[in-house]
Amino acid sequence: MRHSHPLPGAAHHRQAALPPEAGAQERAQILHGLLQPQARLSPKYFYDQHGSELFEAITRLPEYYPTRTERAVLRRHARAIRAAVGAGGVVIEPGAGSCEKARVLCRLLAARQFVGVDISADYLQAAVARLRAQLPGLDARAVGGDITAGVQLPDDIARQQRLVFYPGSSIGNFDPDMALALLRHMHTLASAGGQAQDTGGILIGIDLPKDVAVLQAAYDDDSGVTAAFNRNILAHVNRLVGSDFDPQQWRHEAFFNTTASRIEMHLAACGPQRVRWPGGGRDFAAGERIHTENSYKYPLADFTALLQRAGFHAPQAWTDERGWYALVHARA
Ligand code: AVI
Repeated sequence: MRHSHPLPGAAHHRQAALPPEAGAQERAQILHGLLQPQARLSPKYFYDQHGSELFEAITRLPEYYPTRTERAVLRRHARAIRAAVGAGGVVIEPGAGSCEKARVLCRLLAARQFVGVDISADYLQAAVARLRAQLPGLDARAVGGDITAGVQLPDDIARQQRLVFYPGSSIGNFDPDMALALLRHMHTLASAGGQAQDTGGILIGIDLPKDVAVLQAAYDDDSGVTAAFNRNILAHVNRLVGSDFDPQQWRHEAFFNTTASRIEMHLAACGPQRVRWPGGGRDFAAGERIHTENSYKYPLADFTALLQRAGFHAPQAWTDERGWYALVHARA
């Protein structure tokens, strides 16, 4: 049931839904998640235009340590990282976005080629154009695509000395099985040379376990930016599937699940919610949750074991002085 006009007497009835923007398959996947006994949404739906801006704001919050700590680790260990990776190779960055981190790394490594991969192809094209202007010696390319679906690189990308760069601890947003599959795909990209002496590898950012209060604050900040980021997923889903979630009726919840070593983010219904979409809907009881994100915090030994299962070897890690975050390099 959808209403194109406010119902008589329903003064605060939310705005009518528009036709779904998602294709049939994606829409079916989203609705399947919403209809599970424990409703869930993929964290990839955080990142519409507004969500990407909110995420940028998160990275600048005093409580959100990962971004600035990763930057500090790279600065602190720049020479050792360059020595381990080697100069003059190819940098491949899945989810490259603004290419800000790529600029720092390509400069440090005097990279010859750069390939940014991102779902937002237009945004990436613009970022790669800026990168070319900033580093004129760099052959920089943009490839539109989703790394989780597998990507094919252009034929003229050098096959030797490829480094897959995956900063930001985004690997923590995948469940371990999916993380392993993704690392295996990255191994394939990095080892395209196929020679034993090839120095292909991966450089990846990992958020390490730490004091629960620090983690809790990072995912539930005082100014409510993470709460807004979490709620925004509902506005995005409304556009994708034509549902009528009222984001203001959902409370942000974030907690550390010690058994799984992960932060979990959920949205909890502030009161009973009836949510409708074309062809169906679901009622949520007060307090019932939608699971929106996991952010795994891997002990270093567990993560290097995962890298080894994906085919990488000779792992080497650099951390900050508090041991909160690691950049890990391993050979393909
Ligand atoms: C993108 N990713 C690594 C972030 C994280 O820390 O898991 C997403 C995020 N969720 C809430 N705050 C930040």
